[in-house]
Amino acid sequence: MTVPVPRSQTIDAAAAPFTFTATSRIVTAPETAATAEFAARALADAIGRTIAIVEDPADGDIVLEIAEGPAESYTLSADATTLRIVGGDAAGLFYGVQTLVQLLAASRTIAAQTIADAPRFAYRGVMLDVARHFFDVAAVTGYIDRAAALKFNALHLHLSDDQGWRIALDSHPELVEKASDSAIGGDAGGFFTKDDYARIVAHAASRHMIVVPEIDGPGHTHALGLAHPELVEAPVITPEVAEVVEAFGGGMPQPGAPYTGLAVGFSSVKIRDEATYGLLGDVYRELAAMTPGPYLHVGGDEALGTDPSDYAHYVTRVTRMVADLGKTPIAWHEAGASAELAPGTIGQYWGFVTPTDGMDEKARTFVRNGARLILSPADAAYLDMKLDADSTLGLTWANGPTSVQDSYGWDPADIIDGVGDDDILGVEAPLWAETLRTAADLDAQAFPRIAAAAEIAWSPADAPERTWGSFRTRVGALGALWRSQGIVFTAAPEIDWV
Ligand code: TNX
Repeated sequence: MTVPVPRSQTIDAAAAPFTFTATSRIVTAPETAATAEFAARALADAIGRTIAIVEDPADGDIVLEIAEGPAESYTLSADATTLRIVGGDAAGLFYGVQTLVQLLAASRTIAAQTIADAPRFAYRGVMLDVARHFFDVAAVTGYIDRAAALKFNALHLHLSDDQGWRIALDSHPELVEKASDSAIGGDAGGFFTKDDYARIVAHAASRHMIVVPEIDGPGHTHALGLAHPELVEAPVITPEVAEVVEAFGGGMPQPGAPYTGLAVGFSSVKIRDEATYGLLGDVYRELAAMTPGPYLHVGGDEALGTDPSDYAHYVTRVTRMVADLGKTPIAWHEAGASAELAPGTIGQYWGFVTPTDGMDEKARTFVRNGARLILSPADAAYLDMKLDADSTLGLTWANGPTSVQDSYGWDPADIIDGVGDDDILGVEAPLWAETLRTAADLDAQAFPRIAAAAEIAWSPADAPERTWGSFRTRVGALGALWRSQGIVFTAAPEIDWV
């Protein structure tokens, strides 16, 4: 049994199983060639031998086909002679192959069976914060591979924050020239060139994932101010900011100096200055042209020192700017309180599983305005929360530590009253990087809880195996596969790892 658990799986225990042998091959047709090559490589990694790709089937082969069906769906059927995967589209076939990789990693003998599978939600995201610490193209493409193996289809890149600006733009080269050198703790900064970004987008596409770039504002913009001091306000030192500086160090934010601490909510662009929107217009226009996916994320979180009417003005302007570029804006849920957002703006909810402080009401506003939500409840889906109290990685502010069981124990339709499956575009698991420095840190922090987010995003709520007891066993069975793929996961004691 696999993760995420499929919609339906019928095993015929009386019939002879399929056996993958030394002569088994992958059978392909022109329209499945790319997936066949991916399958050959993924299976070679998982089982330790290369597999031929051929066009004419023989007994013992794996047959890949596409026959038009629902988006991202597939069926996988096994009998004594053939293992056949039929994708409803190319993405569906790819997901069927990911299921097969898990099945074959567990055993070369696969019971006679039929799996019929399709996702619950259209948007299944992971987020990487490349602003607090920078992660290079290899780390990002590695994370794409890991996420795609769990049937995620969106990579949200948090490209700007107080600590750094991470994307080079032809229209404003000064942004990376003056604002990309820093990171939390005085660690090395960095940025993606446009070519780097194109490589990430292309790699994501080869794994049936879109890239969702985020330029955050009006807060989280201290780094922007290093390149454009004329466009930002002076830092606002609230008691919360002082408290975080006290607890984590890094010093108070200083105008014109890189910020290397963990505090949030002290920075803002000049909201009533037209020049701000001149710059942002250029930035979003260029990003839109570089991004084939339909979404641009405008941020909007934690503008703690910003007057509500200024905040509303800002998120209204930038969502409309993005919509005018032909993209669908996404904003963190705070923006829902502002009535004039571009129609269709998607809200991303980061409140708790049991909402506090009216965050559910702000999120509901998006739905009331006819748009949908992405759910990222921080006390369950934030992969940067500590997994256990002794970990040197991770934060605790969202009811942390967050156990694997906590990360699994929620349902998207039960979070916000009045918001059901039809109002939910999908689920996203963010990985903020205040405490994460290397690709190995990303693995240790994301695994195994990323698998819980994957199952919540993909599997139907009423699948018989959609239970903690079953998930625990199934995720434990992935340990060997993850190790073979070089994933150094945190072996949480809640799980019996194989
Ligand atoms: C909150 S919730 C943030 C980020 C931090 C994160 C750390 C939200 C949209 N923003 O600025 O990195 O907590 O967990």
